[in-house]
Amino acid sequence: MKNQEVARILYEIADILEIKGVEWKPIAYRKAARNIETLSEDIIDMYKKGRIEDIPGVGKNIAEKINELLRTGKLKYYNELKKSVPIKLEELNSVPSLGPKRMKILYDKLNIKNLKDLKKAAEKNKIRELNGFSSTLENEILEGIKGIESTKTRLLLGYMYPFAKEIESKLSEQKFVEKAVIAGSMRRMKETIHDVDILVTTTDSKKTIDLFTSLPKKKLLAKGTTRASIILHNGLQVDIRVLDNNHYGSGLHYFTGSKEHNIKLRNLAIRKGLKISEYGVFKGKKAMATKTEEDVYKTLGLRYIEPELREDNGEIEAALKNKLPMLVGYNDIKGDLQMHTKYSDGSNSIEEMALKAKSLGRSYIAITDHYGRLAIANALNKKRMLKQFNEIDRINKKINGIKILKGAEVDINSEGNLDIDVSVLKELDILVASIHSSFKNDNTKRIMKAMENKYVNVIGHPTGRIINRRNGYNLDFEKIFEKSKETNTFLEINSFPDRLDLNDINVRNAIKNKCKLIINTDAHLSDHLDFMKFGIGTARRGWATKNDIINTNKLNKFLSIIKK
Ligand code: DGT
Ligand code: CA
Ligand code: ZN
Repeated sequence: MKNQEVARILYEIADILEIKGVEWKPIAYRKAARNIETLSEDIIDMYKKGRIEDIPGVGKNIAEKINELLRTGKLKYYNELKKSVPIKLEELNSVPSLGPKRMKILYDKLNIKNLKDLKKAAEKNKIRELNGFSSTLENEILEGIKGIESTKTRLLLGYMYPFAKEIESKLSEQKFVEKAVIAGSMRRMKETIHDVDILVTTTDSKKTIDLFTSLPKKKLLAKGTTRASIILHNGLQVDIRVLDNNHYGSGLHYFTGSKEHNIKLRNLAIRKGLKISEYGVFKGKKAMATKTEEDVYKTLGLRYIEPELREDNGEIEAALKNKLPMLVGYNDIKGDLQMHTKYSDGSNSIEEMALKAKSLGRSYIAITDHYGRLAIANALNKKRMLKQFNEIDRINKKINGIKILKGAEVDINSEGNLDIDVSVLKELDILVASIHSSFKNDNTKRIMKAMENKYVNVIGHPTGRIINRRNGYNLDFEKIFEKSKETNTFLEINSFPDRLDLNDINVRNAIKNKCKLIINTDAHLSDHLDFMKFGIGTARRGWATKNDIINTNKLNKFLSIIKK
């Protein structure tokens, strides 16, 4: 059983408990589920070492359940819960705007248990008549079902990344390996991947392939003299291609893709009387460029193109005109302005978050626990928030080298108003406002109204999408970009692997409209602070420069930008 499967069962338990009206327990189960979903270790290994209770957010009770599940492949508690609520949660969960509460109404009133029942009822217009539903919501449900039927799921970059990195470094350590580098969609930082491609240059292909195919795995898919494929226990397929060191540059370029970028480049080469392959750029039989990727591009008369840009979205044309952007770098981010602690639905203390952020090179962070009515996330009230702010003051005195700002994440309600009063707002250094429910409303209007609130600095995960689970709502970005500039409210690139929201395309449009952005992790655990690189990757895929991202600035400059 893989991390994601265990997490899915815990999420489902949380949903069932919520449907049954149980309080608090759903929060605990969701917290544990999220921490397992984002774990960089294989949960089976942790189980074998008796370390399940080391997972943050997993107490004795939940640990016992996980151990039972991994020992027997079954969980009695879960099976009994499922019997008590015969709704196919895993199916209905993927429909936008359907949470546990609505599922219960649909079940009680129309006996809807699964996607098929739901579709039938929606097509017969039975749902719009229910209390709390409407024709808009019914249409949204139908659209959602169509969306689910048409998308095939791909793996999330951020969840797979540590597993691929581990293999990359294992290979790199070998004496007979010169270079081992992740290529393909993962190198391009695409939000989802189908598999991982690793290019290895070596003096001994046989030893390389033998070592690779002897790694712990579920299945050996292929083993040849220059390539091999395995499937890891977590379901991730990893391919390696072996070349000799002379072909490192052309090989890496070829296997990084994208295919579309490579094809366009190949056509450009042909027009120049050249041929291009993984073995180099050729004039007749003569190999011209093989050693580095820079050589490959140079031979074709181009500036080096960063992997994140290689999607045939105008990067080759820009390179020809020497108009490529200087992308924001992976070490350019100085602050992280959305994260949660134990005070709401996070798993670490303020101090633990600060120390980890400091170790990652951040010089300021904002603690933005949920505030207001969002009961599902154990949101704070004024009294608890003031207590938290005292603790922040104390830790700021204790720790050097990083400044902790006082923040909050507050829900934008269906009318675009915030669930927080002015006496609290005045205490804050920074406020993130996000939409968490009522997705059917006019979300452009809601967001614009929130932006007009002078206390709001950041709009969190602006489109609300969750990759593989729900599409984002449509927004009129032209209007939102204008409002963002007018009110100094910044749209977030949320780095959490299942959000990456804004996505690369939204970022590109924002930049074209001269709209500056902020990149945050939305960490709910100190390890999640590492997700920043996926937000940066998304920004780079959207052609963002350092100047486009406000949290590349030092603290004072940053504060003056958001307070303008
Ligand atoms: P994925 O795996 O679907 O997330 O996306 P990629 O881009 O990693 O694609 P993959 O794994 O099929 O192939 C890895 C790279 O190999 C790809 O990015 C470019 C190169 N490649 C694969 N097939 C072709 C091809 O037919 N023509 C060219 N020019 N390059 C190819
Ligand atoms: Ca791939
Ligand atoms: Zn949150």
